[in-house]
Amino acid sequence: MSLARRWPLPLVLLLTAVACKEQGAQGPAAAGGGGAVIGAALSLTGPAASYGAQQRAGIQAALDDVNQGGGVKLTPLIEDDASTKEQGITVFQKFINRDKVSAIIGPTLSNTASAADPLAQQAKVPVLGISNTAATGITDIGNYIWRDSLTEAQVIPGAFKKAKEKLQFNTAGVLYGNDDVFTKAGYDVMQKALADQGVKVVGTQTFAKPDRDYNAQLTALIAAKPDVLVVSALADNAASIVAQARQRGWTGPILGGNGFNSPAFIKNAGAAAEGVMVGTSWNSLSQDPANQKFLAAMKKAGVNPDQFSAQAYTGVIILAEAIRQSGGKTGREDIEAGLGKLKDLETPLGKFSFTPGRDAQHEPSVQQVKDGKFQIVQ
Ligand code: 1QQ
Repeated sequence: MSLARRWPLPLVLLLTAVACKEQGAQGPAAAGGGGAVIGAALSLTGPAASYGAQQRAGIQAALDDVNQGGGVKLTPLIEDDASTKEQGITVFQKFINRDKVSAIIGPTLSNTASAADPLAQQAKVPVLGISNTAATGITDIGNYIWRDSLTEAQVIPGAFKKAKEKLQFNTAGVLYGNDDVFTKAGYDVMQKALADQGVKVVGTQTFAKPDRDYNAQLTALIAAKPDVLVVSALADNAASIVAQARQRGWTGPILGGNGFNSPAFIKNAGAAAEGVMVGTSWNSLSQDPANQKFLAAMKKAGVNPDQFSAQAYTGVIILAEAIRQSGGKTGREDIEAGLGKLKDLETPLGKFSFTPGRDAQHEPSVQQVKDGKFQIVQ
């Protein structure tokens, strides 16, 4: 007997409406053949595009590994956040309301995340940042916001300590971008790390993302005769800053922040990049099986990996593990609960857990440009 004949029609309609609404609120749009639909908001155009390209490659490589493994099945929807807050918001709205994704990976920049993540928090959609490193203003948006990227506060103090041991400096000139959540937050962390290590800041200068000429700032900093130059910038600004510093005769050491961790920085800065030192969340030399598997997957894809593809690949295996922790259930609440249970997962970044504040917890490394490549500093 059909439902309609046994139950009064208005009740059937009501139940159907409730069922549809539940589905809408809970996600997940069914992926072809089942599994979870995951939205990825990546900077494929704009100033952060060099990171986004690596992130897309990392996500695709991880999906191949996860989906071939049997168990969990994930279907990605990759959209361009255009390195802007506005486009990040548009993409998040689409993922949350139209695609009804189970979870969101990204967006690439902390700047974009600070504007887009609140929408997901409000809609109770778990977000896993894979490259947001601003120490504050990301995971503290709320309990649905997680990240696998170590913050500048977790990486820079150790990196600067190691740099000071290797390079012996007592004074610094600092240059930072003042129109970006990450470059500003990175500056705050750098300033504190220098003070904590007894390094005197003899000059501080700022720039904005659209700037291309940094000669005025560099002239002022070099005139103050620091032992080291410290720069908080995204990769494309970083490359021009370092090139212009060398052109102005700066021969001393240069320390960067997370924005430098892209081979695009080395490519664009050319020989000027030699010697630049930066803390990183990925040890490219790690012999751990999870890292070797990642390296093999990237080789197969024909992509030279970097920290950003490693973090993106890790993001996908974290979500797959969260689903496993939830007994294979792929709703938004299931993934949220699964993320809360995840501990000591073997990843290309090392043994990975979340802190109580949903930030990443694993060992960082330090790298230096040598012969046109990042080399891990032992
Ligand atoms: C951030 C970053 C950028 C340098 C990389 C995407 O760390 O915006 O938080």
